[in-house]
Amino acid sequence: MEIKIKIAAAAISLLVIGGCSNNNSLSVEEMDHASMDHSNMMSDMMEGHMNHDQVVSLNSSTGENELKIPSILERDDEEGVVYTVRAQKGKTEIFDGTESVTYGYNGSFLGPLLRFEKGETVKIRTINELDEKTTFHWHGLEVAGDVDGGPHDALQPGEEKVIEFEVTQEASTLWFHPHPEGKTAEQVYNGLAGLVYINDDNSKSLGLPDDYGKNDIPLIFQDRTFDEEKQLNYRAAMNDDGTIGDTLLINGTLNPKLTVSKEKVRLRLLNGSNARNFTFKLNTGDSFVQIATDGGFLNEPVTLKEVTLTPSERAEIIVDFSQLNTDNDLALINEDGSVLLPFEISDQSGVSSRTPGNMNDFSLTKEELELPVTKEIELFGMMNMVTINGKKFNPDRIDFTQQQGVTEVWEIYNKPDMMGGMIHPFHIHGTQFKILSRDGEEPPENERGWKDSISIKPDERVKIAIQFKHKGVYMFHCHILEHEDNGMMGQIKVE
Ligand SMILES: [Cu+2]
Repeated sequence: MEIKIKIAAAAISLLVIGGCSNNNSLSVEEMDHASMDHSNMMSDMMEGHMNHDQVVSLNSSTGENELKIPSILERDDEEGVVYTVRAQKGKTEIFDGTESVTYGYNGSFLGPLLRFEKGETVKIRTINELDEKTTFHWHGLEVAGDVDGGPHDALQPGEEKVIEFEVTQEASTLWFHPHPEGKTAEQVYNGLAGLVYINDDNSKSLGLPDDYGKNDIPLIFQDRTFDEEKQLNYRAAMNDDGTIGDTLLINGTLNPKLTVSKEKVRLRLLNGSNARNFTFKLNTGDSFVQIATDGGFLNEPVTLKEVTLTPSERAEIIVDFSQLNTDNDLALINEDGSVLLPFEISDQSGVSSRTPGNMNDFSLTKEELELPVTKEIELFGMMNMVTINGKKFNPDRIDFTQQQGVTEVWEIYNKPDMMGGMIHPFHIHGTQFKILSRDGEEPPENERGWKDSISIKPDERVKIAIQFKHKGVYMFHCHILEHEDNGMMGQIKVE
């Protein structure tokens, strides 16, 4: 593609010059060839781009398999080290009777749940048992740059590293995944992803459903393409504009269903896809409430009929099953109507809980709203021509600096291209930030909470107030993983 682009660029400039010069120009034959390549390239690009806008739809879940719930990672007995996390390669029976080659943490596919308490010091031994380099990135955790697991922290095959950090942020649903330069998309696609829950006094006092796997359900949504041998063939499925698939896995479960008691159930939604956006709805059109964003509780529950999550975003929602019967046909569906997760309502009554009215004290201060913009970020491009501020990632270049503990306002603009452009989910490492405005307007109610990833539409301009509590070098990037791998990433040094 790169070579084609160069030829195409030459052809375009020649066409613009309009044959003024006979020197240093291509022959008519060469030019025909170049413009043909150009039109092929354009149609390739259009196709890739169109594919992204009109993505292949997901097959509806038949509901034949009960949803798998990730195990909770036990603490080690070993003195000093709290947890051990191993990146591994293995085989998983996703389809009955067939083993697929997959990656996982402490297992063959996906990872266990890590549960931290606010205020505790966590020590994790990370071990790379893959036959390629990887990193352990803690998405949404406010930690120092040297334990964040960005591309500079690659562990070679067989290597291990013990990291330590104090959990200083509030209750939230975070996750972890690899971040090696140029290989993130493939490793996540193969199965490297796990959840992190943070609990604090507030989360324990709110009386929200918190019986893990019963009425507090993690849901990692990922779309995949399986080949005829039921293998995840990333190279074959890969799309430079974001790899999507027709097969939905939730927590690695094919055709999942969730059996619930008659009670309020908390669903912790994570869009763990490489590129697909999800708009979650109930098939009945009924509403639900959102209680948390990426990095903590909303102040009050927000009643919604749908919630959209772009890759890496999370939302916690509560669905009320207490008044439903076993014959009710309820399911979580996607915007296009495909069934993501059918619910089976058991005749058991569960815990009766009330969603609290007041859950947090998040606010946008007057100072924050009046701060001038001090960093401008322009997202641009598609396929492998994606850039931030006109540049591709360079591990040796620091793009911005910011002082530890100082709030700045960043303005992020998604510059459209000649075909309109596309949504880029923008993520910043090592911090939780506040959305100040979207195109000058107040953010929607369900975005008035801590965020580490935001969806930005073409031609949209988003202002955020952002502070880093720790020092180090952090990545900011598009969370369409192929865009990230293609260089839509920059670095900020916090001093
Ligand atoms: Cu992008």
